[in-house]
Amino acid sequence: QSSPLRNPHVAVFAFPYGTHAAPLLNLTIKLARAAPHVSFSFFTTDKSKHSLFSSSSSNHNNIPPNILPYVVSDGIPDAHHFPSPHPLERVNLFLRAGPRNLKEALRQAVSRANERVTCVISDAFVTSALVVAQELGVPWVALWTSYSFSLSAHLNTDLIRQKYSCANDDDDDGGNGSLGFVVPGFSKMRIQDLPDGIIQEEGGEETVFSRMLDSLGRVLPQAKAVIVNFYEELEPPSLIHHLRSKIPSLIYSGFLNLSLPILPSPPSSHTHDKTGSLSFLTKHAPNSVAYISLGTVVAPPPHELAAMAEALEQSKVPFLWSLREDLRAFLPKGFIERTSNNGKGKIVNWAPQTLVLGHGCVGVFVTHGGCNSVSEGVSCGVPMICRPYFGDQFMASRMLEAVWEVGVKIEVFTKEALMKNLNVILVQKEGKVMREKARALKNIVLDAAGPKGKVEKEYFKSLVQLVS
Ligand code: U2F
Repeated sequence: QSSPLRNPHVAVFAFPYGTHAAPLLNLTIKLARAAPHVSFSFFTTDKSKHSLFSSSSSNHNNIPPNILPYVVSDGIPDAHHFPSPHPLERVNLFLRAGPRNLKEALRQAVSRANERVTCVISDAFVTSALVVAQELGVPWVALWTSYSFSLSAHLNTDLIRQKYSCANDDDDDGGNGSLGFVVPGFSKMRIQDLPDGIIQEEGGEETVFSRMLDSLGRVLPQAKAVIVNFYEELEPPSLIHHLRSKIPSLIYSGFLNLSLPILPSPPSSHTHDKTGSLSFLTKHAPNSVAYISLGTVVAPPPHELAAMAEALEQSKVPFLWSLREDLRAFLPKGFIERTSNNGKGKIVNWAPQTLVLGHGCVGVFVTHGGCNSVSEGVSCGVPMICRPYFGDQFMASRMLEAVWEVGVKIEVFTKEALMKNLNVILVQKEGKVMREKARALKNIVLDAAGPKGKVEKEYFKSLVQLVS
């Protein structure tokens, strides 16, 4: 750190799991374009760097020259002596490697760029970045990639635990009732909607990841700013007000995974459509197809996969399903061939999801409630069926069902539950109302993303100032 201060230099630390790193890179790209005199060093693991920066990535031609990628260790001690860890164990090992790991990677970047670091931005889950920023004496800015509801749940963990432990068993508010009496803005949220770990299960295992989540209420208020990957215009005012009382500077970035509006791809040029997803959709009626994707992490149990397939086949609803190869063995025998031969179904490894959702033929999105998928569904005005599995996905399903009323939640995929809800959304009057509300919500998002929205008018400018 002895080199003289020249231009501002921002160190950006990603959380390289799930779909966390992509929105952070998109934010970095936007900032780097708006502040070309600032250099950005983007740190992520080797694997994540490859998927974000390689020539096959969608960002490849999009990255300005003032962003340089660097590799940070994934914390796995010795690949030769260590069997390939379980996904959650990977997260624990990465987090356990802590500030020392980040500082080691930073040393290389500083010597290469010959610029001392003037600001640290990181995913909010990489709390070690605060230690690095404090040691450097520079501001730390944290990106919360998920919903403000889940941010508020983590900021209020101690309070929720305290109230919950005091709640009487036959007191409604301690069981199925609203959490509005505990956290402002939570009138539609209930105990069962909270991310895992907020209410501690007896005998539940403590991990590095769970300790990091527990620390957020103490750590995030120390950030110079917390950026939320969301639009303020979509929030209940009491929630915003409460968040502002906890976080000194709360900045909404809008949906970082998207350029809005999503332009429909012209039917003749399906350059993004290597799998034929869009050409499949064009063969069907408007608002008739079910698009199914459970994101990049969730692997539903075999009985749920079989039930989903049975529901699709029996209901005769046309479907496009993004499903990993290794999970297809659990589908009923002959299902893929039958539904492909009769033109009702198509299964792909990876769909151009935003274009699919923006295609007028998709009538319902069956999702796990990952925050990027939900923001994409909302931005395209598509009603959703949500089957949450972990983390922020429970709050997502509640937002869709009870706050915005543009979707329904399924507890577990059974043939009956999926058939019933496909029918509700695609056929029943209730579904028409949801579609109208989904379109109204899309319009709110489009306005919020436009020149009159708060992101453009206010937040982005203050962020550029902060990093400059
Ligand atoms: C974890 O979420 P996931 O990565 O499982 O799911 P999403 O946040 O919904 O992101 C999936 C992204 O992958 C894209 C899709 C989304 O941008 O458009 N995609 C695609 O382009 N084509 C496909 O065929 C399938 C997906 C976690 F599980 C969630 O709970 C968190 O909310 C999330 C972010 O923190 O990370």
